[in-house]
Formats: sequence, structure tokens, C-alpha cells
Amino acid sequence: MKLYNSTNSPYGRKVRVVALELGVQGNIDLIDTNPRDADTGFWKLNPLAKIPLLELDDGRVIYDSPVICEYLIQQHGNGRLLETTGRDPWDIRVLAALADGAMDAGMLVRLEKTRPESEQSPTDMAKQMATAGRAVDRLQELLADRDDAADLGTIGAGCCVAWLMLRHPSVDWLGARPALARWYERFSARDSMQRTIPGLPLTWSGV
Ligand SMILES: N[C@@H](CCC(=O)N[C@@H](CS)C(=O)NCC(=O)O)C(=O)O
Repeated sequence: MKLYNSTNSPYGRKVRVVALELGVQGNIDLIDTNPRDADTGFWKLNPLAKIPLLELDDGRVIYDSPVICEYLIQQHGNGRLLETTGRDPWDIRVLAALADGAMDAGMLVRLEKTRPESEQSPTDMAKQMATAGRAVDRLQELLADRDDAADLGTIGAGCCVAWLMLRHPSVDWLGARPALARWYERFSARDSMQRTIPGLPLTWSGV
């Protein structure tokens, strides 16, 4: 399989962490991809022009990141990280959706900031940042007492917190949320998280 991805994409990181946690990374080649480049042919694979995308050996393509994660878990993971964790799989999926939503809100602000200033909407950016803040508050409520166990939801949460800190550093995401900070410290020490820190080379070892 081929995983079209980039080192900084939080959605792509989620998929890489899932693959590492399942131990299926040996079956997946990583393809560094700029989804905005019309000349690479990537838009033929994904008309939405977004990464991550998983291309199967028979040429079928799977997107977006929640679908890729479910695919890897069901086809290659015997339900690990979801059905066989001992936690309610729907709670896990909702935690993953919450993390995705916080990233979506942060991503909208980031895209808005790339526009000429006259076309930016400070009101909309503030609204999206407030959404991200509320979502991270909920992450703290849900994760405060958790250990470092990985499931689809905690992986999403870990990638989300890391990305918000990277791309929106003016917000003190963890300073005001000490319980989340403690969980994040535990979780981000996992080998799969350490190998996928944004900015590291896009390899399975991270070096
Ligand atoms: N819902 C999608 C979101 C994917 C997404 O937004 N990816 C970003 C990279 S982090 C992207 O490809 N953006 C294209 C662009 O900015 O033009 C998923 O979960 O895979």
C-alpha cells in the first residue's frame, strides 16, 4: 500500500500512528505529497486535493483519515485500537471525531491567515478558535484520568494537541489545562508518537 502524506499533517500523523501501533507499517510506503500541486497527478487520486490518502495494492483509494484508520484497524489490525480495547468503540469514535473537529477548526483559521488581510474575517477566526478551545476543554474532561493507552480516540487527541501547539503557538493550550498536559506528556512518550513528531523525516523510524 502507499500512504500519501506529509510530515506536518495532523490527519496524516494520526494514520501513521495507527499503522505503527498496529505494526502494519512494513506494508505501507510513505509518499511525501503536496496536495496543492496540480502537476503531481494527486488530484486524480483524490479530487478533494487532501492528504492523507491510502492507495491499496489493487489501485483502490481510501480517504479521508477516519476512513483510512478504520480500514487499517479492520483489515489489518483485528479490531485493535477500537473493538478490542475494552472501551466502548462508539466513545472511542466520538473522541476521535472531537479531535478531528478541533483540528478542522484550527485548520480553517490557518487557511484564513494565508489570505490577504483585507479578505480575512477576524470574527470567523475568533469563532473557530473558540470552537477549538471548547473541544480541547472536552478532551481534558475525557482524558484527565487516562493512562498512556493507545486507541483510535487517544491517537487523534494526541495528534490534535501536538498540531494545535505547533500551528497556533500564541495559545497556551496546555498551560490552562494541567490534567490534559499530564495526559499528553504520558501519551506523547509512546514510541509511535516519538517517531512521527512534525518536522521529522517522513519515514517510519522518523530519522
Ligand atoms: N477530513 C480530512 C482532512 C484532511 C486535510 O485537511 N488535510 C490537509 C493537510 S493537513 C490538506 O490536505 N489540505 C489541503 C490544502 O490545504 O490545500 C481528513 O481527515 O483526512
